Parts: sequence; structure tokens; C-alpha cells
Amino acid sequence: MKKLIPLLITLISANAIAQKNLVQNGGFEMELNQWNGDVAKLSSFDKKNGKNSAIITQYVGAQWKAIDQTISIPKNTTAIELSGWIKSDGVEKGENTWNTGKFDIEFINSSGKGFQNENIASVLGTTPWTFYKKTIKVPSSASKLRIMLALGQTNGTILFDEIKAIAISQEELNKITEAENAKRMPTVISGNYEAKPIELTNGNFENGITSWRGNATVSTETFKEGKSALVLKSNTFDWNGIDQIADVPENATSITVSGWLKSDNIVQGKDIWNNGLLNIEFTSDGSNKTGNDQSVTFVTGTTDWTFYTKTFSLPKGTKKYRLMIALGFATGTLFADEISVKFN
Ligand SMILES: [Ca+2]
Ligand SMILES: [Ca+2]
Repeated sequence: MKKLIPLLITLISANAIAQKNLVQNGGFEMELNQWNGDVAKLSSFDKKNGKNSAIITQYVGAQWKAIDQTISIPKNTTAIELSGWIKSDGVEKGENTWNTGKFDIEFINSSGKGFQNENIASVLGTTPWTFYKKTIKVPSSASKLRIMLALGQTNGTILFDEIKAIAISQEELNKITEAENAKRMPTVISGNYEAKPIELTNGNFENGITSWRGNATVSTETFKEGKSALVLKSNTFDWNGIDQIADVPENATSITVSGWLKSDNIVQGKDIWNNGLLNIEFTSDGSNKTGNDQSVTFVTGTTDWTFYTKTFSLPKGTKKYRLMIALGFATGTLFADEISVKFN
């Protein structure tokens, strides 16, 4: 029993470090300490947690009314998960889309200049306490982050509580991606791959989408190599992708996945892995995973043909791998060509 206690404490503190809230006084329990701007008041009557929330009220005038806090982004932060509870009462719709009750962030570079804004929540009308959460990729030049809680030139009442910002490393992001993929990706049907070693084929999409599973077409207008390339198109935030399962040769210890991707106006979905993507899954038999799914790359926005390549150690017991090319809950168009693998 005695031995269990230190272990338990270690586990709890490791978790506490990983989940550290970078926002100070995000629950408004120390009045409005750490927050800039004098437009908010404390609400002890209506709060989500603890003794207080912060409330911003404006009856007329539709001024910009905000409180803000600037936080430093820790080293090795790939993404930041921002979350908070918001309640509103009669927030008016203005002329501009940003005339709402708002939870926004702004990335700031090392010279102190803001250069990229992201919206975490936009609230109109009357809403009960609602939890909002978004995971935002941190731009490489960002050193700080400003959190803004506001009435964006609109009238009404808005309340905030439990405002949080959690730094996420690449490793943690991979784990999150794997968990999301496990939830969302179709289950692999095993058992049909026993006869002989199967190699990846038609990675250059010269034979339509032969060998690939899923709904997709090829483009004969946009391609990198040969006469055609894969094209995935989506107007909705659903899973649109294709995949192919093949065998790992005996004695192989690593796999290098390479390919050309091009994107047209890909809009990221709710989370960072909701993008154009090239992923690989490792299994012992086509269905039992031997390790985490790995991302070769995510693609957002509009990009010209770009070559991506990444080498992964094969997890112990890996006999099969599955390549996935998808618009994973993102909108836009993704092209792919010359997808290949190499073993070492
Ligand atoms: Ca509180
Ligand atoms: Ca081709």
C-alpha cells in the first residue's frame, strides 16, 4: 500500500503539468486580476463555477468592449487548446459578421506585433452556459498569445468563466489525432490479405482509383506525373478519403512514405487534424494496431504541388500498413500523385 501512494502522486502531478492552464485567473475567482480593460464586472449571481464569472454589459452605443490577457507560449508547443464557458443575454446581430459576443485570440511575434487572429467562439442572442473549445495550430513565429473576451461593437450582455489555454506538444497532438482517427475512420476488414505479400499499387493514379478503397475520382487536368492524379473534393465537414492496405516485407525496420500533394482552398475543420492529410496506420493483421497512426503531413489552404516524405520506425509486430489520403472533416480540394513507400 505504501508503495502505491508515491506512484499515484506521480501520475496526478504528471497529468497536472500536461494540463496546466496558461491563463491566469481564468475563472475570475481573484476578481479581475491579470485581465486588462475596465469594461467587465464580476458576476457572483450568475457563474459557471466558483464564486464569480466576468460579465460585460452594454445597452446602447455598440462600442468595442473587451478585456484581454497576454500569455507566453511555452517552448515546443505545436498547438493550443482554448476553451471556456460563455453565456449571453440579448446580444444583437450587427452589420459585420464579427459583431458578436466573442472569445478571440491573437498571436503575437517576438517584436510584440499581433499578426494572426483566430475566433474561438461567436455568440449571438440569448444562450445558456455553453462550453466552447478549439485547438489552434501555433504559427512558428508566435511567441505570445493574447486572449480577448468581448462584445464586438454590439449591444447585449455576455458572461465568461473557466477560460483556459492548454499547450499541446507534437507528441500529445499525435495521440489526440490517433484517438480521433480511431473514432472516425472506417474499421478495416481483415482476412482477405493472406495469400501473398501485397505491395502498394497505383500510387500514381494512372489506373483511376484501382487498388484504393473509397469514393474518389481522378483529375486528368491537374496532375504531377503521368496523365492523372487523385482528386478529393468536399463542401461539407465530413470524412472524404481513400485508403489502401499492403504488407510489410519481412525484416523491414522502417518505412518511408512519400508523395506529392496539392491543395485548393482547404478550410480546416473543428480541430487541427481536420485537414487535407496523408496518414499511415500500422497493424499486425489489417485490424489490430501495433502503434499510433502517424501523419506524413497535413495540408491547409491553397498550395502548389509539394513533395512530402517521412520515415517511420515500424512498431514491433507490424505486418501490414494502411495509407490514407483524405479530407478529414475539412472542406476544399486535395490532389495527390506519385504516392510511394520504401522499406529499410
Ligand atoms: Ca468562476
Ligand atoms: Ca499520375
